[in-house]
Amino acid sequence: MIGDKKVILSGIQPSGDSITLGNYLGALNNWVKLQSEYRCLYMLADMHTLTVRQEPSQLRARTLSLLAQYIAAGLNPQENILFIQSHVPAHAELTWILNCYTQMGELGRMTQFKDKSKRHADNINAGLYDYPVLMAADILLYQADMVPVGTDQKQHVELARDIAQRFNGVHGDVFTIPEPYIAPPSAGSKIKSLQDPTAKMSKSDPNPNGCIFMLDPPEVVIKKIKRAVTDSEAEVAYREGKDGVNNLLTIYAAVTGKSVEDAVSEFAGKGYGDFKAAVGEAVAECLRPFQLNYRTLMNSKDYLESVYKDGAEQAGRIAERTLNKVKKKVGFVPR
Ligand code: ATP
Ligand code: LTN
Repeated sequence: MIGDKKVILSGIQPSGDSITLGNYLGALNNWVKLQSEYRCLYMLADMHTLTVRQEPSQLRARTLSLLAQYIAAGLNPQENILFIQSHVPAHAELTWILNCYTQMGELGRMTQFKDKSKRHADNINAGLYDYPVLMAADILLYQADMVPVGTDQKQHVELARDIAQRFNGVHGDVFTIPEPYIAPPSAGSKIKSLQDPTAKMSKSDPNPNGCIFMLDPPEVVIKKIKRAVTDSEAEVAYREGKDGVNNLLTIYAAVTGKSVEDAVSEFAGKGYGDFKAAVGEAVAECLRPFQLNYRTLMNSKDYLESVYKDGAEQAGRIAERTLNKVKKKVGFVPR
């Protein structure tokens, strides 16, 4: 708790030129809904991106751009603490300590590690393996009660719980045990690639047609959806085996706020051409205000700088408190 509010922490990696519709529906859009009820810290997870090779000047630009995207999506910097992970050194320090409370076997079981080490077989670095411990440190430093993420990150939040419980078991109640908070699938907690609707839509997908970027111009959005992989049945229905159509229906429902059932009845008797055109229009409509806000913010670099400086100060104070407690518990001599 901070004051009388429960604490929320989450983050997105600045690993792409823009966030995807999956990041927006699965994460950011839900954060916006939580911001007044909870004490929220939303981080730009730049340290996590180094697990995959990054171009330094691009990483710097993408981190600033992601901050503008957070605010453009509706996160109010007055109400939330928005900060850059690498600005708070406590994240790296706590990671080291928590490493010593995490088993190799636990990390080896992480689905994301297995996926990413297949995709980046030439660079299976220790950071990629240790990624979930840094994420546990992110969460535990702020004594977060809830961690809103898409379904793919649930396993990491569960590992953070296990690490916290183990540490508390040895040293007494130091960490709050966090809960993953996953929006219902109809809200978009698991948006699939448009080109391979069995895989998740991902920023770093080498095929840009699989992915809607939140900064894609409307005509690009409409074209990508038109080309989305569906099936040969020509029936707009939500059922097993129709991964492509199910994904488009989920997207349509999430961006319009309708239920999937209502969306299905709306397209009853219509062909895939009409269906895809309507989904494309609805998505482009959802992106319009986001893109407008984004452009304005990117013209106010001083404002963005003031937001992340203020965020680092506030986040740093909270993180230091936890880190000092942890250092005392493990037996480090106070400076
Ligand atoms: P990368 O491709 O670099 O691994 P990513 O697109 O998977 O990136 P992250 O930065 O790892 O995105 O994730 C940010 C947040 O967005 C997380 O909460 C994650 O669960 C959520 N998210 C990512 N992809 C999707 C998706 N396809 N559907 C729903 N939520 C998603
Ligand atoms: N691993 C997350 C990003 C992330 C995060 C966090 C999410 C880094 N640290 C802490 C929630 C809490 C991802 O989405 N790939």
